[in-house]
Amino acid sequence: MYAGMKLLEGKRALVTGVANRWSIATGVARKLHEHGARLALTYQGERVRDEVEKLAKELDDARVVECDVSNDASLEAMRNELAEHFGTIDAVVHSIAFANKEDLAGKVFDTSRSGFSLALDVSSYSLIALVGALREQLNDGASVMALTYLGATQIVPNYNLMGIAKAALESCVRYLAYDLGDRGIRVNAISAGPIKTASSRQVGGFSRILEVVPKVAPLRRNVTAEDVGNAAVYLASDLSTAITADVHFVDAGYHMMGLYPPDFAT
Ligand code: 0WD
Repeated sequence: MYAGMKLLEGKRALVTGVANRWSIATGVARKLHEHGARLALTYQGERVRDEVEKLAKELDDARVVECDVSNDASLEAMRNELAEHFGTIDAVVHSIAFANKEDLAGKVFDTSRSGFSLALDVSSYSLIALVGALREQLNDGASVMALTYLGATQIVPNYNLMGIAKAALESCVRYLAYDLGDRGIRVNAISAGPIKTASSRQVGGFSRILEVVPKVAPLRRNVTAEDVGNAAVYLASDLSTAITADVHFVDAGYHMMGLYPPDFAT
C-alpha cells in the first residue's frame, strides 16, 4: 500500500466467498481492510466456519455471518443480522461459484438439467439474490462487484458450464447496474486471471492454464488474489464513482492477446 493512503476509511464492506486463506475473497478482504474498511465476512457452512473466524480475527474482528446464497431463508437471516449488528453497507463483494466437477470437463452437451440449474443458481442468480436481500441496506453511492472469468465470453476448454454461468453473471451485473444507478450504486465485475484455489482446481487442466498465462500475457506473469484485492479497493472507493456496468480485467492483460507470441513454447 502507498504509505498513508487509505481509500476506504469510514466505509463498511461485505465480502462473500471466503472459504480459506487461498480464496480470492480472502485477498480482497485483506486489501479492503488495509485501506480502512470495516468488514463483514459471510461463510457458507460449518465446514469453513473456523477458518473464516480465524481470518476475521486478523481483520480487526470482522463480523462473521453465515450465508448460503442458494437458500432464501439464509439470505434473509444474514440481512437481519447485518442490519442489527453491522449497519449500512458501502461495498459488496460477490466471490461465489459452484458447478459439479463433471460439468467442468468433457463436453458441454453432456451437461445435465440439474447440473445447469445448480451452477446458474449458485454462480449467477446469487448476485441478484444478494443484491435483492441487501438493497435497503446499501448506502447510496455503494459499490457492488462480482468475480468473473474470461471463459464467460471466450471459449476456454473445460471451463464449460462455468463459462455459461459467468456469462449470465456478467449480464446480471449490467442489468443490476441499471436498476441501482439512480441511487448512484455501481455494479461491476472483476475478471480475474487464473489463481490456484479450491474452486479453480476443479476445472479440468487448470494447472496447464496457469503455465500458459506467464508465457503469453503482456505482463508475463500470473495474477494473485492481492492483485484482485487492489482492483477491488479502487472499485469500492470514491475514485470509481463513474464506473458501472463494466467488466474490469485483472489478468496481466491476457484477454487482449489475439495470437500466442511467436516464441511461445508448450
Ligand atoms: O482462477 C480463479 N480462482 C478464478 C476465480 C478466476 C476468475 C474468477 N474466479 C471466481 C470464481 O468463479 C468465484 O466466483 O472468483 C470467485 C471466488 O473463487 P475462488 O476464490 O477461486 O474459490 P474458493 O476459494 O473455492 O471460493 C468460492 C466459494 C466457495 O468455496 P468452496 O471452496 O467452499 O466451494 O464460493 C462459496 C464457497 O465459500 N460458495 C458459496 N457461498 C455461499 N453460498 C456457495 C453458496 N451456496 N457455494 C459456494
